[in-house]
Amino acid sequence: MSELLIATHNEGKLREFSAFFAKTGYCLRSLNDVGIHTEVEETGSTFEDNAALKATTYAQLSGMATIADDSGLEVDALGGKPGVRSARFAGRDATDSERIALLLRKVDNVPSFQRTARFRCVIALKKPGEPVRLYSGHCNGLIANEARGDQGFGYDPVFFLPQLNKTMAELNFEEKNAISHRGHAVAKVANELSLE
Ligand code: ITT
Repeated sequence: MSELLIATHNEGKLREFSAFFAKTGYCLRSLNDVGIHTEVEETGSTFEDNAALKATTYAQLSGMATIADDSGLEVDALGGKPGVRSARFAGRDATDSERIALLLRKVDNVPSFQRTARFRCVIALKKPGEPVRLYSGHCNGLIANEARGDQGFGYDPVFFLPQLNKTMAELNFEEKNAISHRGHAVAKVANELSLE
């Protein structure tokens, strides 16, 4: 069975990826499984550049077919921020709660109808000897006034989905994967891999 390295240090992402790739017939490995503890500095200015950088670096280190994503939240009232800096928005060692608190402060006086936002995800697939392939997905929503729900990870508790009247953190695992930015992108990769 071919192996596929899921190259992320984010446990939430790892869980979501694994659910999709389980069906492709690949034997999934995490960075921990293969003993890689290197952090790749995300020096790119786009999700595409950073995803490709991570997939290429970890594929080189492991010698395995590798996927990595770069993802984040774009808030229109903040000119698209935090964007590629979503993980580092409140400083390198901040917690999810601290990032959420900072975000809520920054949009404090923005009215509900102007709190439009989207999650974006770009996944890079790098197979040995082949060029990097990119797949993207997004999910539209609004920044809520307060955090709600305890599922998912990251900014999910303040990402409100008007059509469901719930935040992303109030969706169960399957519900989130069915509509999320990562779900949309990963379905494209998983589909392509299962045809190869
Ligand atoms: P890796 O680089 O090791 O994959 P990371 O957490 O540093 O992990 P990113 O650089 O792609 O990953 O940062 C993405 C950040 O965007 C992530 O830490 C969350 O804060 C946020 N984010 C991404 N996808 C999300 C999701 O599905 N739900 C909530 N927040 C999300």
